[in-house]
Amino acid sequence: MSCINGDGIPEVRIPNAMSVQNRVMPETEAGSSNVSAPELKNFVNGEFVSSERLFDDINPADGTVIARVAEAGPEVVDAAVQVARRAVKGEWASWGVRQRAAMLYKIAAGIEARFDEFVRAESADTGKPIALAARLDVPRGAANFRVFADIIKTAPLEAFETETPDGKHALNYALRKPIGVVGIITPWNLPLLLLTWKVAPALACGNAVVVKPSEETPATATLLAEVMRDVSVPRGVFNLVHGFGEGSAGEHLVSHPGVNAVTFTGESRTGAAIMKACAPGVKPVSFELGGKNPAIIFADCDRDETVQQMSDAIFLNTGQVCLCAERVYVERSIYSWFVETMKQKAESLNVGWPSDKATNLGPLISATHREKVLSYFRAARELGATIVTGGDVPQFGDARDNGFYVQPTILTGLPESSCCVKEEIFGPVCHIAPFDSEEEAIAMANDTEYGLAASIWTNDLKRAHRVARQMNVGITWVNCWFLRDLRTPFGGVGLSGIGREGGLHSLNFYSELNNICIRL
Ligand code: NAD
Ligand code: 6OD
Repeated sequence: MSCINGDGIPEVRIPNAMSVQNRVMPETEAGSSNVSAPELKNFVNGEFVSSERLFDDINPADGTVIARVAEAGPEVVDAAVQVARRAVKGEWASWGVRQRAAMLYKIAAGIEARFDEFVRAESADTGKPIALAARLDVPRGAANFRVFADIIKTAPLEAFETETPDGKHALNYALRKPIGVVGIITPWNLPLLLLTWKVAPALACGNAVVVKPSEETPATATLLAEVMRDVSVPRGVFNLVHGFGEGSAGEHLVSHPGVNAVTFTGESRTGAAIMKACAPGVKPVSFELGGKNPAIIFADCDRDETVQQMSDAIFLNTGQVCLCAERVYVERSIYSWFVETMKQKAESLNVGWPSDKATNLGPLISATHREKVLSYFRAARELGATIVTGGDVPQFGDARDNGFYVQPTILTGLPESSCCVKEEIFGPVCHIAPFDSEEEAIAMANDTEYGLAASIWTNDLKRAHRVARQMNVGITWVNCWFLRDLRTPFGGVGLSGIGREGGLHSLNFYSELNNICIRL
């Protein structure tokens, strides 16, 4: 059984799929919407602007409406792009690197000054535990601005002395110029982290941006717009448009002729659609897409440490991290021990209210996404998998039953060709399979159209190097997972993306390098 469609990009067909629950509707037809919920507005030219059409922002923990969001139509997106075009040529263009870096430090401080508000908003929008938002998302949101402020101040540029055919010399040196207006489209799993990961280097390089966060998680982008206003980022440099993808703000933005480059994080299928929209303008794109990441666990690993970290690698953020390990390969001599220990670990996880400090796992993002994850659980059963643990929806007997929870789930016994092993599920679930040799483990790990991240667990240093270099991915972790140094190249191969961001790689995407050649 395969859920792979003809173009090779996974598409899950969801039986009886619900239409997107918080799909836009005219305000007067809001139905079950909570009309007293606060409105999240677009931010254009330094001002918050509403729109005729509002859609609901849903709390995934209990299905309630937490805000109403102004959907940007083509005219709002056009206004945002036009003011951004003016901004890149205005006062902002005269700012030097030190002045821009100073502004990025202020933005970081502005996020930290409202830390608790950001944490609460991120947790309410995504359903992630408040402790996780406080440990990961919001600190990284601030760090992204600080790190790129540091990097832009010291970024090297190339210079060559060139010998000319007549025995004289020329000096070649490169200059970094802004690329112009950057369209930034981001997903819902790590909303602030992933948005700022792109906004910070784009501003560091002197661009203006129009950002479109996921329709599922508009809150922290809106708070970020307030920070931009409060620290006096020049008008038009940071603009925010809310809405959906196809036929909405996302599509309007990426296909707008005034946008000079598009950076996108999200699903591989969406990347393909955005690439098409960018083709007529030959716009540069940077894509961070899906993954079906392998973990290879050798018998000589540090067992307790491996289980501890693999629990995060599989279940962190309810498995909704593009880097999560959904395919786990374990050397046969420790396979039974590993499956049993991971089962106990999964069953010890506290699935609960995001606001409860003891909660390890919150809900999935939406009813639609839960239906997708459950469709894989059903497929696994039909294919004869062993459901080692989980595989269902937990029952709480309270308002969480209106939320979008699933149990942490471990599968075994599926063929490598099955859709559960081939396609990105993006939930708290993995498939564990045994291997007998290093070669077999490498072959299984690389047997995928994705290529984002891999992890290897061993105490044999030579093996770690040998296996790591054979992984067909953008990032390989050895004895760790999601350990980040923001200066390193980050991205994927195959269906996992185009290009690299991080450190100088980001600067190179968000700027035009001009070479100047002077005959001496
Ligand atoms: P998605 O592709 O459905 O949506 C991402 C964003 O794209 C949203 O803002 C959406 O509105 C917008 N969009 C959708 N269609 C569009 C179109 N035609 N034109 C313009 N914009 C459009 O992804 P998602 O469901 O929000 O996020 C989950 C996916 O993101 C997973 O596949 C995950 O692996 C991937 N992801 C990858 C990385 C990475 O760094 N590689 C990081 C996080 C998430
Ligand atoms: O850490 C990062 O910079 C990054 N882009 C993480 C992506 C996580 C995916 O969900």
